[in-house]
Amino acid sequence: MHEPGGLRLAYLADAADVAAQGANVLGVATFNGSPAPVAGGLPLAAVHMPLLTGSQNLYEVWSTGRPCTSGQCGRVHFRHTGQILFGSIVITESEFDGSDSPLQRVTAQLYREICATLEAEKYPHLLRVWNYLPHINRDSHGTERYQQFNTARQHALQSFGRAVIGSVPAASALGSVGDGPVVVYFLAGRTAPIFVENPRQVSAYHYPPEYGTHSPAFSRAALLCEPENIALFISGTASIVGHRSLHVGDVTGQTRETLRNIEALVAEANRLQRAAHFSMDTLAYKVYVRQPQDLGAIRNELASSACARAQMIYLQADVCRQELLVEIEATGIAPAAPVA
Ligand code: 3EB
Repeated sequence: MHEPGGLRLAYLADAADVAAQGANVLGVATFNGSPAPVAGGLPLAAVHMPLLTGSQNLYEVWSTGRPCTSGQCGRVHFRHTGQILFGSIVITESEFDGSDSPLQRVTAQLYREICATLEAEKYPHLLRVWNYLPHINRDSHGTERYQQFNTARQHALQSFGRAVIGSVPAASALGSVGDGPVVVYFLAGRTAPIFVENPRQVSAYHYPPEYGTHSPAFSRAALLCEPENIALFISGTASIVGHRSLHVGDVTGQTRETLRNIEALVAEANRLQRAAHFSMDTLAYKVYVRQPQDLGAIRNELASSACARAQMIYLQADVCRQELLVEIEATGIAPAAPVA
């Protein structure tokens, strides 16, 4: 995970360790109300999401070995290397109080500002997006809020002439806890990534209409080839085979199925690269748990799997289908030349 020059990811518990990485940090997401690290000019995404294990604070730190430059475009705070840009943006629904769907208005605004930033800064390729919105499963204005989010995301991308199927970023979309704002952070690049689909799953952008009139615009994974590194961004992954949720009411079964899906994506990424760059035990995992009482069962299942020794953080979040109890995202960073 630590090739000089290329992209790096670290999950840190201590703000001092974030500051110690200094000018090489691209951007940071904090969870659980962790205090902001004392480092000026860093894009910071503060996500309202309780941590279920380990320390009280959590910092997701994206950095590189290259010098970085900070900037702001509208409400997007960003930092970039000339090759990779990290951005974050926060908007509160109360800004659109009284409109027909404040969440749709917020989502449209967020994505318009993101697309405008990518155009202005000349980073055309959205690689990876994290979307955190409160009350994701709640119905309002005639539909589930996740559907409202999907509709607005799709329209905003289209209005900027961007793809909504095929060349769409890897992503996660989770329900944050409480009444906080909508928080989105992302990585974008100057070179096109390779998008990866899961042979076990229908592409999310081809989900049938029973899951919503506008399908979710994300790829199952994305591969970024840098001179030093190959990065694999695996989207939020759940117990979905084909387009159906499996193991309803069985958190152990859902965890096992989710791992099968991640294994399939790892195999697919290695096949596309014609090399075994990635393996289950060298990815870093972020596990989203709907009900804290399921944590033990999920941990047991992961402890007896191929990722038993991998880095793993656990957060409490709502998953975008009501029946899904767990969702897992993962990131792998491997040296560009396969080690002998
Ligand atoms: C799924 O496979 C689970 O809407 O951006 C996972 C990752 C999910 C990203 C998104 C949704 C999104 O459909 C949900």
